[in-house]
Amino acid sequence: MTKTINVLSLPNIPWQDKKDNSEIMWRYDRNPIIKRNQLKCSNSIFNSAVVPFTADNKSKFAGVFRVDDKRRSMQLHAGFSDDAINWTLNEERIEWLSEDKETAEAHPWQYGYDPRVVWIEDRYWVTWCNAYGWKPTIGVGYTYDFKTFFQCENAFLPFNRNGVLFPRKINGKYVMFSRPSDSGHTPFGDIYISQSPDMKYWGEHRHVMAPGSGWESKKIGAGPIPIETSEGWLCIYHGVLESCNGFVYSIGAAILDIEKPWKVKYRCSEYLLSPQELYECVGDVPNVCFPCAALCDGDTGRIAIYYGCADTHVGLAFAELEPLIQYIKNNSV
Ligand code: BMA
Repeated sequence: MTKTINVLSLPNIPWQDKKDNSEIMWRYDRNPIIKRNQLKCSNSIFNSAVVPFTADNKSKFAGVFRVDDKRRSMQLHAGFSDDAINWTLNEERIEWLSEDKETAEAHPWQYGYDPRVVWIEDRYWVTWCNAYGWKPTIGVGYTYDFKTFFQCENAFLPFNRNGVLFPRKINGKYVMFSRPSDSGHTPFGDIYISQSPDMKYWGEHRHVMAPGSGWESKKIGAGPIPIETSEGWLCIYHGVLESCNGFVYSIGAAILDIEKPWKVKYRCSEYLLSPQELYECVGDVPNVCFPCAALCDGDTGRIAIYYGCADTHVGLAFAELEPLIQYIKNNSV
């Protein structure tokens, strides 16, 4: 029996039983949970990250949301929820403060997208795709309360995307996935790991996975924060296929070694969720399921996955730890 490790008990995460027993990952039947026009300024709200957050002494939720505004500028907004389904987002984008003048001067805000959020040690760390000289790389920042946000130095040089932190240090170092890319819509991409003693200087880069077959043959990128289990790190990620009609983004999963997370133990050969519903196939960018966050209840192994739908709205899907792990192992490449 697979056990979660260092995963909080979260009995109040969203949940809905599956209707079809054969499904490994299934959709919330009221998707999308966040619609594109929820804010006055929003053209679209998608690819967003949520975490458990205590407010008024109650176990609630907070997050960082990708909001593309009506100028079609990509922005990050904070949001809050009691049940992790109904979200209130701030109308104003996050204004990042810098710890020092030099960092502030180096990082005038241009755009930010595809955030991830994780609690490590004493604060919530945020990573996102940050413009540096209008070129995408991995931005890093933190908050204690989702009101004040501090920006640090970018982790990497452009071009890079999909920076995703592990939820704890491994062998004394912070660990982050990333996906070196190009300036455009990147027709390639492998997942790498980098390590850091201090969240500022990143090195000891290791290759994790290259694109695979079919559904993930074009490029891959890390998704939610990895979930620690007795079988290894459970990593839900996106894989991209190029069809005659453009890119198709689906959701897959792999299990990585706990001590050396660049070592892939199992990698599911099949996608777990692919764009099939209208809200995943029709929108600003058709045929996109892009996972950026997962809430896991350490007691039951229930997992709620948050994913961007067609670069337009936010959807919710579910999985159970044990069947998911077994499925990955049984269908491993
Ligand atoms: C990627 C990023 C994502 C987006 C995806 C599909 O390169 O821009 O934010 O969801 O493309 O358009």
